[in-house]
Amino acid sequence: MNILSNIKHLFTTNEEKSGITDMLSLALKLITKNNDDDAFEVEDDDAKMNIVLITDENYLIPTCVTLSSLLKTQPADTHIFVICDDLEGKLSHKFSEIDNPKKIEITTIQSSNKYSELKTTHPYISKAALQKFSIPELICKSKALYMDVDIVVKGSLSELYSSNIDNLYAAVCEDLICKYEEKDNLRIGNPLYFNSGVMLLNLKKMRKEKITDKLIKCFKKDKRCKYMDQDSFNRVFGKKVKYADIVYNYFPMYGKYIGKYKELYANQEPIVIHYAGEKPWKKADIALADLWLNLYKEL
Ligand SMILES: [Mn+2]
Repeated sequence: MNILSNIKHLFTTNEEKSGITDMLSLALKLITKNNDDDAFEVEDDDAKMNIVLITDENYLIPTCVTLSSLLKTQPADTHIFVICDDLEGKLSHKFSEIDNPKKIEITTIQSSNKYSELKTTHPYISKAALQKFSIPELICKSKALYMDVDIVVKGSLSELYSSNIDNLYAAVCEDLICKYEEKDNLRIGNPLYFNSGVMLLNLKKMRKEKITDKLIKCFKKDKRCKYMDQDSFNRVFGKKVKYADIVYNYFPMYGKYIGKYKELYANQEPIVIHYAGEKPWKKADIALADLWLNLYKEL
């Protein structure tokens, strides 16, 4: 408020003084509000469940399948954001053709992939995966559930979405293959190692702590980057994550390990099927491929 007292003397009458004071107070309030993330979030429609997908032209069909499964299973007050590098708008046109009985809001966000110059380290995971680093900058919400597009959702995500992650970066699921078969947890030096294909992100905390910059720095420093973005998320988030039940990021290949891994048991009802590894659009005889193929046939 120093500005106010400094310029008040420029005005002679009391009316002028009080008028300009009101005007400036209002202007200052507006400026402060725009710079304050908290005020910005309050106005935000965070009553909705925000879900974020990232795609590119090569993933158009799998994205439509993931989207279709979400439109069937999630409540009407869901808001789905699709981040894509699609300058001609072909993808957004396609998304609007998918059956959407509850009229769930879908917003496409055009974003050219600023990571396309970075190294590719994985034969299956595309560079679009690196756009995950930018979610806090692209989605102006306090919280959002990120999902890969090699996913089919079978049930409500509301319970996962309502997890309290106020003081954490995310809610995630362990990657049991990385843990038991690959021992990636030991490589990273963290007892637990999570899969970055499904992450409930605390975007507010990520923005506040400039996590996007930290993720990019970490990715550039890592010579191996075994699973593209995944190591960077594990290193940067560290232990500041909550572990959700494995049903929210269930790989079809887990079927082989039922009874062998303590986290997996026979009558488990997976909610999110994540085709990590082999893809049902490439190999129709993998476990749970039918689920994907049936949705595809309906498109
Ligand atoms: Mn995936």
